[in-house]
Amino acid sequence: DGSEINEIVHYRREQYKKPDMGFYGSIEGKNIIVLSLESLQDFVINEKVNGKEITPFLNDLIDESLYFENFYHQTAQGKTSDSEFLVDNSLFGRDSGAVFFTHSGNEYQALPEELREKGYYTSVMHANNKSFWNRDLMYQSLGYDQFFDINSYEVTEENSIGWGLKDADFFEQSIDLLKQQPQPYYTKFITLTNHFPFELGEEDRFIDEFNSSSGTVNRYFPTVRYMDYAVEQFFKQMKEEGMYENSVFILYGDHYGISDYHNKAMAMYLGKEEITNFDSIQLQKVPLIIHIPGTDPQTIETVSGQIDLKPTILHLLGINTKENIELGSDLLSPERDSFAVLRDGSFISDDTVYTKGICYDKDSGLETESSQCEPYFERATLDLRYSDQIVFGDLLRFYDR
Ligand code: GP9
Ligand code: MN
Repeated sequence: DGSEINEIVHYRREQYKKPDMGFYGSIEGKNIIVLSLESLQDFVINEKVNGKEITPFLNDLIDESLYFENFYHQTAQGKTSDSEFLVDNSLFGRDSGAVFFTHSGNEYQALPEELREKGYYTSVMHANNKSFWNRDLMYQSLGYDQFFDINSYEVTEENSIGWGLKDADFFEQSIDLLKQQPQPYYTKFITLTNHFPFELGEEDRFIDEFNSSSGTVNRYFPTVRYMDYAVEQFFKQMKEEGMYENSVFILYGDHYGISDYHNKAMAMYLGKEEITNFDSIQLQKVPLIIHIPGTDPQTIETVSGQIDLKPTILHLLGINTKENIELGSDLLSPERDSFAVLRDGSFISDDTVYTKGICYDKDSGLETESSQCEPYFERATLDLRYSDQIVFGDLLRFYDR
């Protein structure tokens, strides 16, 4: 039955954070462009390999944007699809398996659906087969008007590498699709080139590989650099086409690219003795950049995650979220708790990190008394539990906004 939902509604009302009225409604009517950047981790931002910047374009973009430097991915086995689920629903994916496969038939109150109700055209551009991650079905449940999949692109041997169409070609071909859409639109682009095993043609290698015993880590840097280049080209083309000014760009890394399996090489890159469990959690940071042309840049410290994007975007558009069931909270709210829960139950606050049963002091990275983490346990447990209850019980069918 639907009685569980009442408890969740109550919890959510207590957690609700009022928007910052300076931002509220500030991007109303603008086109929203979301760039889901494959396997992009935050540790590459403003860093170099052999003296060359890994993400020169993103580094510059950050200087003209809202940049969230303590933003974490919250995905599990569902990888990209989990990040999509988190962003569009402000709910967690499953702790194992992929919610995109198991619960595409649920009732959702997702961001695209809500924006569609407000007159937005909603779409996804991604040059892969439409059934990958069951996207074709899930996108219908989430309220997307259109999915431009591999069939919307011209993919040849020359313009492909690794998983498929190269990012620069993908963006270039997408511009025409974007132009054909009714405005305003909410469109998500999902990149592909910076995907494990990080293959790249010689002509697209703008920086050296790293030099360690892990080929995966070594190759990661040039493919990130290539993705940065592709995004730069996209911004150039948007400007040339006169489509930049009236758009807002939200860029984030979907999940880690380098797993714990490569800790030795990562320790070498980071100049550390070893990667501890504390460090592993810090490596789950992914960049979040909100670029609103003409808005003052700001680096924002709040600890946060992908689950917080939906209320943030809605508030920027001037859409009230008070009656929504969302487990994240507006990143720009002055009332916000600086906090993120990861899918495995690890959590991060301003001064602590909790993972694998141990509480760490954030400044030192050293183990501390569990009482330091105690105040956050309940919140972490409830966020995950309620999210699971909603997904597994398909509870949103019992809730009318
Ligand atoms: C596939 C792309 C990559 O379409 O989204 O998937 P991933 O393996 O990162 O989940
Ligand atoms: Mn991915």
